[in-house]
Amino acid sequence: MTTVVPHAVDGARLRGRLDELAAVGDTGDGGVCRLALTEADGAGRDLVVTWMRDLGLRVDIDGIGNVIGTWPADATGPAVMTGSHIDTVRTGGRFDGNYGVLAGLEVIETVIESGFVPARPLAVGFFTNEEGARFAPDMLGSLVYVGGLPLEEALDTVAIDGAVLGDELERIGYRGPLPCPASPPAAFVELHVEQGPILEAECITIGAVTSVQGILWFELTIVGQSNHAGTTPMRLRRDPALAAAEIAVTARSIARDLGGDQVATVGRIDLHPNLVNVIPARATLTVDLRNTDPVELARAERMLFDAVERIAAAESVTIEHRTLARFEPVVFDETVIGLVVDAAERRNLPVRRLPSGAGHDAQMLARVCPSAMIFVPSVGGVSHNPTEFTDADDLQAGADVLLDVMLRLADGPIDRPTDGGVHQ
Ligand code: HGY
Ligand code: MN
Ligand code: MN
Repeated sequence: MTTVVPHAVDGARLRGRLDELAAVGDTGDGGVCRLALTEADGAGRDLVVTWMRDLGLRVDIDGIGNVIGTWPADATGPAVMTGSHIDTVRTGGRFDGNYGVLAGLEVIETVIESGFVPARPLAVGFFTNEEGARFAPDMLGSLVYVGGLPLEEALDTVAIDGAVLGDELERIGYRGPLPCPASPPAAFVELHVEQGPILEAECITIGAVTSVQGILWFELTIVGQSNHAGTTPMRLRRDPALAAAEIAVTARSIARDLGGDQVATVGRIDLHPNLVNVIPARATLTVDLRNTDPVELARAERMLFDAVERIAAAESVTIEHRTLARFEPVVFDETVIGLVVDAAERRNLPVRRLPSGAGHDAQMLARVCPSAMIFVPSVGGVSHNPTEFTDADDLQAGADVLLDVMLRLADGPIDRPTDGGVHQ
């Protein structure tokens, strides 16, 4: 049988699987809800594992529920790995994470069909709880995979709904035997939709991702005095809702004042008892700060907590906080980035280098092996939204570039990074 190095994936087959997976946890508005370790996440996992096994991949599941499919199944050496996540936020789109996993599966299926056997094995994985929406921090599974968080500590994580991560993992049947941390792959490249406006605005098809910005997540708990909305004079109030609102305004002004890449988001606010005629007893809110520059990000953190102190004193409330995520900016491997640029140029695809605004599993794999990412455009730059969309031609282009980069990595020399790209 003549073997030809494959040149293109089967885009229709890839889109078919994306649609089939999107039906699991379908929210009826084009979006998907598969919060980490829920029944829907378990059903999504079962579907992708079935596809992996039907293709003859060896499927390994580790202690935090990361799932890795390897081909050839009897391969022993470090694989060239791709992958992403299939858990979603509550109002997620069908491409965030899912595209990278299913494109990786499609690349391996295309290689198997061609009869070409690369020098190194190929692997595709999905990591547990990348989103961090239910259990913080985000990228938790890949963090454990690379040894950045002890497994036992991760298993004890408590969700925003009170569930314990290890119990949920058992319940959906994905607490696997593979030890954590894993032995590192030879290299890692993740394909993902950009989730931002840059590629579309510049009519660029391929993003060669150079880095991931730093991420800080805080949960603040504000305690005041619950009281009657009608009888309590304004001068006597100790109102946590007011303090929470002022913190949200402060977060926006920090981003405005620092400018550059600084972003700030208050994504969750819970009031207790959350009733129309009761001055709340307690407010709980989250603040998400990100910046490509670690020095500026540290400034933003200081500005936030200076303001929190002032707001607490002015409203006579107490404000406690806990850190849900703290990840420094990560720089990807220049060799792998170069392969992405080269593969796009050989295909005459418009390509540009850019940082990632979103967190990704690749930023964790960068700690243990040469890693980088490939972006394709998001229509309207929208993500974490049911209307998230990427055109079929761009889905095809991204997966073809992934195919090229994985085969180049699977057949060429790979230097192991010195610092793993992490600037701690
Ligand atoms: O929060 C993020 O950037 C990613 O979606 N987990
Ligand atoms: Mn993602
Ligand atoms: Mn996401």
